[in-house]
Amino acid sequence: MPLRPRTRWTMDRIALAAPAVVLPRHALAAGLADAPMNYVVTHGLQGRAVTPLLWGLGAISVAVVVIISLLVVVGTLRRRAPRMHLPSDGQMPVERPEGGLSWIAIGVGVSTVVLLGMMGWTATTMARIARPPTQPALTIDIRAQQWWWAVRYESGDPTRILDTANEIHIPVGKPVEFKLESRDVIHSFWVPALGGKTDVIPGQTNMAWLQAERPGVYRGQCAEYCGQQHGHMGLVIVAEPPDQFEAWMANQLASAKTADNGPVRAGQDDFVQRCGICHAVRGTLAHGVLGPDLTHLMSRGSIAAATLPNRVAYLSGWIANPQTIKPGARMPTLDISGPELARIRGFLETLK
Ligand code: HEC
Ligand SMILES: [Cu+2]
Repeated sequence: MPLRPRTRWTMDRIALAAPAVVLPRHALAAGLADAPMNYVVTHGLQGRAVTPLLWGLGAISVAVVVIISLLVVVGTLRRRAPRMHLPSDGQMPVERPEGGLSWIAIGVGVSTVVLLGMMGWTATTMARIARPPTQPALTIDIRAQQWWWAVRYESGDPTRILDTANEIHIPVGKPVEFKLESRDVIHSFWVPALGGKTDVIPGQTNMAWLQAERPGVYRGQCAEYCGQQHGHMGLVIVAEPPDQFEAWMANQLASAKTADNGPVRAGQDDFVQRCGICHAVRGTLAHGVLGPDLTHLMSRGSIAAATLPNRVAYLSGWIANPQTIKPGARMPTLDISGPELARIRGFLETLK
């Protein structure tokens, strides 16, 4: 059965059926409302199917532990003294004083039914979220690499193909398809508040899709250990109303506005020379692909794969010495002078 966007397939239904779940859910929901990696309360269409499963299987597992513990305690307290008397020669007679085997059959039967039920629920949920309910509004290629995400918006129209990095804008309420590729090792693409994770495996293209139900900024994270800076391989999904998304897209598609002379131009020339081998800024001679596309750097909320807020001080610190901020990162600490740094930063600040 495909996922229908408007059904309220929320936890509340499950909560009605399993009162035990209500308390922890609301307590947790309150406590985690602002937690960026929170996945127990979903804002995505996919999560509508997955989150009830998470809570449901969690509740069943807790119930199993509780029931078994109770049975063990009851069994211990109700232990009856064996009716038989040991013969004087100390040998035990080979006989069972009471039945009890039937309990094993009941236990195995109940467990089998419950486990099969859990398996069926899991399998149908996986089938429901395998494909988006409607044709994806967008296809975005993600190339994961140590330790950032290259992002390319696909389009049949070559003038609408867009390269950016780490911060992905999507229209709210529409399914977006992701083609996941890796340039080096195995990574995993995960935006907990919107949906499940998908591994990103070298030499193979994995597909994923997400649909944000509410506008917002959703934190994502590489979820497969991929080396020294794995923990600093974050990403951000900005879900916004379609018109805002279109405005963002139009701005991103434009090349950088460059100056012909003056200090900004000097900064641009320094940038092309020192940084252009790894970074691209469309509209300049910088065409590198080893690092993030910086054409609209200042439109992003964070830098270095959601590691630092994108503010001038952090930006300066990053350019001057990325290796102290993110040791091992594929951007070397370059030997640049103070005035050169100031000029380059002055140029970068124009990349709105
Ligand atoms: C050898 C290649 C290389 C050179 C040279 C290089 N960078 Fe980078 N840069 C990278 C890589 C790789 C990253 C991604 C690092 C990460 O997040 O792990 C990066 C990240 C950045 C970011 C953060 C972008 C974002 O959106 O997260 C900025 C800003 C940046 N570099 C500016 C510069 C400037 C300015 C220079 C020149 C002074 C420069 N880089 C030189 C490879 C390079
Ligand atoms: Cu990783």
